[in-house]
Amino acid sequence: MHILFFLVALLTATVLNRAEAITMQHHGMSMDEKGMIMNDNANTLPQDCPKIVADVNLTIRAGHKHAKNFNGKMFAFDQQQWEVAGCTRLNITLINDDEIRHQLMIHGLPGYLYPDGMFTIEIYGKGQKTASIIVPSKPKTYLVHCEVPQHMEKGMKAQLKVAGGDGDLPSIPGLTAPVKADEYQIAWNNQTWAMLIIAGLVGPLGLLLIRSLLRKRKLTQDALPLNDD
Ligand SMILES: [Cu+2]
Repeated sequence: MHILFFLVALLTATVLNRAEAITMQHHGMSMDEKGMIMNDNANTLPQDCPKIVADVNLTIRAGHKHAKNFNGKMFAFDQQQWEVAGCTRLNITLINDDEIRHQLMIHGLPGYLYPDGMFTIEIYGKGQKTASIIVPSKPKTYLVHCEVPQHMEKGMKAQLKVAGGDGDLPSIPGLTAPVKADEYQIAWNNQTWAMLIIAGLVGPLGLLLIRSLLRKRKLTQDALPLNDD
């Protein structure tokens, strides 16, 4: 009786698992313990492409060390811009150089091929994954970024120009001007000067005060009679 129950449970689980696998397939998503790929497309042509004009292999690295040349940034891709011809098949290998999760998301792709217009490679830690997209023929600039909270703001933003693109996106590290620049400069106004002068005076005065207090304490101690015997 128990065995029968077990077999029924196992069968149900298998069927459900299979249903889930089919659903995932349907949403163009594949997952394992290392990461996730969404809307991988190596074969279906966009409606405006009679054929694939070129195969381009792109290796993109992501991580903290790639942000070192950008002031105030924390994470970045090793490149901030890629340019390809229309109807290119892009075989993208994303390498994550960090121990934390990073993504490479491309937005604005045709929704009939890429649900929500989106292609994603996500890697949970150090490692790499490869997937493909076939881009449409029209000139367009696609946003490439990492959607982990705050990662785009901290530098993980880039652009993919297809057929020359249709302009530049803002706030791409080292490439385009930010919408809202970070303030790092000191405003040399009267207030700043006054603060600097006060700090310059208070510092040495404080040291003198501490020194004189210590000296006074030592004198008091020396003046105490010795009670050794
Ligand atoms: Cu990231």
